[in-house]
Amino acid sequence: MDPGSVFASLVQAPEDPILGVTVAYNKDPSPNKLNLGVGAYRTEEGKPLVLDVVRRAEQLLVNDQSRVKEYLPIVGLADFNKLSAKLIFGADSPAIQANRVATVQGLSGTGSLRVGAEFLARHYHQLTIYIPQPTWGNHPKVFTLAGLSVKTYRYYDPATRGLNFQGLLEDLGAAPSGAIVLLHACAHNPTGVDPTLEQWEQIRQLMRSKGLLPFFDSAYQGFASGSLDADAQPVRMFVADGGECLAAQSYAKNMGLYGERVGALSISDAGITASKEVIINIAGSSKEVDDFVCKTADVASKVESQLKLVIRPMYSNPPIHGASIVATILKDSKMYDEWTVELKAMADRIISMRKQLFDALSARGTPGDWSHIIKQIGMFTFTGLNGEQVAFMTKEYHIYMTSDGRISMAGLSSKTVPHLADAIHAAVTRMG
Ligand code: KET
Repeated sequence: MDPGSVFASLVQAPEDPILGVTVAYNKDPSPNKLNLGVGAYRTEEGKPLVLDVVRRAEQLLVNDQSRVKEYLPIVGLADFNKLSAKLIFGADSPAIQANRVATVQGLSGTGSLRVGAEFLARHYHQLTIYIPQPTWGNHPKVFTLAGLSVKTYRYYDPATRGLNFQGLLEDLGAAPSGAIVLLHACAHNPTGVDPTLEQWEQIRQLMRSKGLLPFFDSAYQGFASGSLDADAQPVRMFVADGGECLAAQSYAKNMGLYGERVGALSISDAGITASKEVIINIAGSSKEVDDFVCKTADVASKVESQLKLVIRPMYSNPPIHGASIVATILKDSKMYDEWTVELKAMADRIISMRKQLFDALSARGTPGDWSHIIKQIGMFTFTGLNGEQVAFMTKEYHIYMTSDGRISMAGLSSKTVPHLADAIHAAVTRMG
């Protein structure tokens, strides 16, 4: 008797909506095929890019005979963690200076989000997380599987192709007190629409007044404006007010370390923002202030100890290579500067692709307003093309993108812009 497979009754699962686009692209034999699905940077020649500064850091690591392949601690590489917290919160962050930040190395952005979510599900009193509508497709899955309950807040208005700021304020205003709110630090994926700094300030005030807990996903620091500091501004506004804040960082895009899986999770505990002198006036003695600072540092240490209990049974401890590359670059001011130059060049190339695509559509007289292509920020353009038009472009032009009409501008080059513009023109005029 053939017992058959115990898994015979499984249904075939669908491909991932984003990574599955690459699977389909790889199967296409056409020489003109173009992958604008996954957010991965390509050069003008359409090739993946390893930054020069990364190559140099790797060379230094390889040449260093004292380096070994021992396990890292559960929380990862200490230098890397410290430097990552500084990169996102700012070198002069009072939270870091007061030891109010617990940072752990994570498996890139995704793993860091997951560890943060697992931690919240175990230790935070409010298990509802609000995510923007729309958002990165993996967010709802990561948070649901961690044990959080996912709700959405309005974010994007298809009519204006801009921010639905009123809807956002209404939805966060109606959220239960203490709820977690997922915020894209910059270069919102998939819309390319970010709040202005004034709008961020209003969001911050509303969230703090309701005790909503900010959880930042920072996957594109430096990719929005070309400046690491400018892109971290929204996060720093929340950290500066002394309230709690979580941040998941990824070095996949901004250092091009996609496959190395290097990222970090930082949890900043509540603390004091006023200067010590001001607080001494209120508290009465310097000793009381020191006690308070000590207590908050104590919280960070407890947070870290609990993060270790999350990480150990999941993957024990993180990989050493990628984090060593990042630490090598971040701790050397010359290499850091070189990184910022290369990062800016990537951001600038993407911005120039926006201009070229916009000009190509204008030249073709493609019906519709395409100004959002140059207005949107970051790696992606949320074109407004519908599922049918996307399917048409894939079938007839071998252009691959996610079915929501998102294209990765980083996958485009001067050579491929005309092909994409022809495809969009045909899709809009024939299937509009
Ligand atoms: N957050 C956001 C907003 C994001 O777009 C990505 C990746 C990640 C986190 C995670 O990246 P990691 O490689 O874990 O550091 N986005 C691109 C790739 C993907 O879907 O995995 C994308 O949207 O194409």
